[in-house]
Amino acid sequence: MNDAMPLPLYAIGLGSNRRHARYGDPRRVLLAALAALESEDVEAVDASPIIASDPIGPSRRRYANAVALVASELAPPEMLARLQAIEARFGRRAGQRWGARTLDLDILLWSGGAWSDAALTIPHPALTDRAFVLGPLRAIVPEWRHPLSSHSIRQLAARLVRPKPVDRCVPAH
Ligand code: PH2
Ligand code: MG
Ligand code: MG
Repeated sequence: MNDAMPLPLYAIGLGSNRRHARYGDPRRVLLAALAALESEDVEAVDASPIIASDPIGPSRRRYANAVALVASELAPPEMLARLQAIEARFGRRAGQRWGARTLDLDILLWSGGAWSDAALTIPHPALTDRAFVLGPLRAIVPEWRHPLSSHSIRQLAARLVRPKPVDRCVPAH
């Protein structure tokens, strides 16, 4: 590839709330998954700290969450297939959606902008509501702008903890 053309970047969300027989607790599952993301055509650029977060949804176990930044020429459907193959290697079973899961890998952002097909939507539709995603994202790419709203990750994270005044039902004048 031409040196003048930087590789496209992906922000990948990692989550686990179940131990793995070999890797251990969810935090160790994420460390192993961060290593597994790297390959000949996927370059690791950065990774957030791993946080512990309360579960959103029906599962009662706490999660370990993190975000990885990777550079790759893979197109979004190819990257999705890659992530699903890694999830399967870590023992993720179909039907674990929203339940306890060994490893969840989600494409959050792509430097190519927005993508939408039957299997994949980028940016991740729940990105702007989830502190366990925005917190780790802010640690590595605070200035990345959401391609649909143009708000930076820093702004989106701040807005999540501090609702905008417009949310109060006060007429302007
Ligand atoms: N993932 C979910 C549902 N709920 N809660 C936390 N804290 N972290 C997650 O990664 C998570 C969740 C479905 O993908
Ligand atoms: Mg997922
Ligand atoms: Mg998810």
